[in-house]
Amino acid sequence: RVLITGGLGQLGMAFARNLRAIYGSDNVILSDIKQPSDDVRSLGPYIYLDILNYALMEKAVEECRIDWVIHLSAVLSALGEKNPKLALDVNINGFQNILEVSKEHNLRLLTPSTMGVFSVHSGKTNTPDFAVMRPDTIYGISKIHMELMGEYYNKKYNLDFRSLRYPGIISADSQPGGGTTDYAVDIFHSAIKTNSYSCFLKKDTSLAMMYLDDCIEGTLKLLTAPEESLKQRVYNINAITFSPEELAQEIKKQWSPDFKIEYKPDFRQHIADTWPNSLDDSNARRDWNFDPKIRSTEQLVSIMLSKLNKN
Ligand code: VAH
Repeated sequence: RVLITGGLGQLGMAFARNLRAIYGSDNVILSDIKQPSDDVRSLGPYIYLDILNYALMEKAVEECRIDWVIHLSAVLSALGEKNPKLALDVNINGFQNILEVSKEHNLRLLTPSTMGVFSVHSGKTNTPDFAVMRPDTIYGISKIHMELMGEYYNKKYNLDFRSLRYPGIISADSQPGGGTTDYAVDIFHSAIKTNSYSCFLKKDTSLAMMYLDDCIEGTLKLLTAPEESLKQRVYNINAITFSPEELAQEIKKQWSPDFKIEYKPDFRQHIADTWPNSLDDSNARRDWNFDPKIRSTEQLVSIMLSKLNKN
């Protein structure tokens, strides 16, 4: 069975939906530290799980007969800079618990990483898997720690640890929380509601981005890839590159020519300035056939507007 931690965040429900379609509802356990809505409960098993409580986590792994863990619980970049202690606790201590319980119970552990592990020293364009990484955000530092500890447990204890570095993930049916790339989701809701948006990044801040379905499909490809196909434990994945201005132009074209955007950069600008605008994902394509469908801002805007306009 599969356990998803941080299941009520931006990605968890989509993972649960896709995995339940493959393995059956009862074999995918969603967990988080919040009480779910009734319809979340109606879709399949949900448990309260605080990853900072090792005993509780071990009990859940045993009682639910978990074989695989998709560990999504994390404090993202912007929230992490506002609350470094919380980010350290969740992203480092919480992950250490997950790592230990996975080792003790011989679980397959997939923990997404982020392009936030890169920095101004890594190169902005087509950044390779093994670039120099010296991030200056607590999020990037804690995610490198996650990657290195996962690789260490894989070498030392033969733990089946797998990770992939997400660009900014754009989803229609779920809200991100506490990220720097969240503007690219907020802008759609704002365009539909008020035909305007106040952007917290500068107009030319070009970043690597990906549509949710490609993120989910790619992650499940890595999760289910045969061990012998993996030449490394952590992979970049990549899909689209755009700036707020380019995204706004496309929204004007496809939504409304008089869509208004203003730019009011805040503390998140510095975070975004240290991140790449595209990642080299040739190893992910080579080893487990990563192949995103949404490759342009035009396709992204079209699918997002069609999904949001229905709600
Ligand atoms: C964030 N959405 O903005 C996350 C992600 C690459 C960005 O890690 O922090």
